Amino acid sequence: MDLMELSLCVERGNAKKTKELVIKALDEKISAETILNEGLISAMGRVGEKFKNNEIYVPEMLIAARAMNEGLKILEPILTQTGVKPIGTAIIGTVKGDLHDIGKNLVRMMLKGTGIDIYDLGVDVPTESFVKKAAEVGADIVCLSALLTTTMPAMGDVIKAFEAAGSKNKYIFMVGGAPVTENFAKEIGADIYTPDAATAAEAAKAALLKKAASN
Ligand code: B1M
Repeated sequence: MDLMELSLCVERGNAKKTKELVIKALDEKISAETILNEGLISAMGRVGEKFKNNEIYVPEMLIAARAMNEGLKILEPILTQTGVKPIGTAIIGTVKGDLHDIGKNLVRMMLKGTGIDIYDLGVDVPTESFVKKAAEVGADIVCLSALLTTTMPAMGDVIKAFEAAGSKNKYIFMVGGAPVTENFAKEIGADIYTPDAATAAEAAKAALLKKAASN
């Protein structure tokens, strides 16, 4: 099967056909990772480009995202499969003012697939909710996602809120999202920056193993 057909389906926001094609690709033994990267994520890149060039508008972007999420639902059980005992606990959310959730959802799935228990706080998450939830579930890692240059500073606000609560040193802070950079992560006092979901899972696992070894 040509994954470009799937990618175009996502771009056009055809959720029903997206689901059918993801199932077909799996039936043809194409790996979930390949379907994800070539069939789903690739579409979002083109959607973003078209939006930037005023060729499409918010509604089209939204229906493309819905189609992508339908495809992701089918891949989720495969991407999150893990036979191992949990190696740690994380919380994740998209920061205040930001409604983008696809990248955050992918990071959640990959961390889960690595054997990390993860609580998803959703999108547009108030700063204080991260502080509360991390304490409530005894998190090891706090994961923050932001897709807008205007909402990136809210990641710094979250870390400051943990500082103010006197609990910053208890947690590992991981940040990411398209506009986030290594330098920005350092500036706001985050411990880990990764550019994508797969490396986020690897970095989270490495940090947890290091923490366990030092305890
Ligand atoms: Co919006 N949007 N959007 N949007 N949107 C972008 C981000 C934009 C780049 C489009 C563009 O102009 N080219 C632009 C941001 C510009 C900027 O700030 N630099 C933009 C804009 C401007 C807006 C609005 C302001 C538009 C408007 O209303 N005028 C508005 C803001 C709403 C808000 O949040 N308050 C808006 C709205 C929306 C929709 C709601 C319509 C929809 C989101 C729906 C949803 O998420 N359920 C949407 C979409 C779909 C996009 C694009 C097209 C796709 C985003 C996406 O899902 N990418 C996006 C353009 C683009 O990204 N090319 C765009 C695929 C996803 C897999 O990638 O999320 O980057 P990403 O995640 C990656 C990595 O970044 C990383 O791993 C992921 C997987 O590998 N990662 C992490 C993410 N979080 C991580 C956390 C980690 C580690 C890694 O550790 C914790």
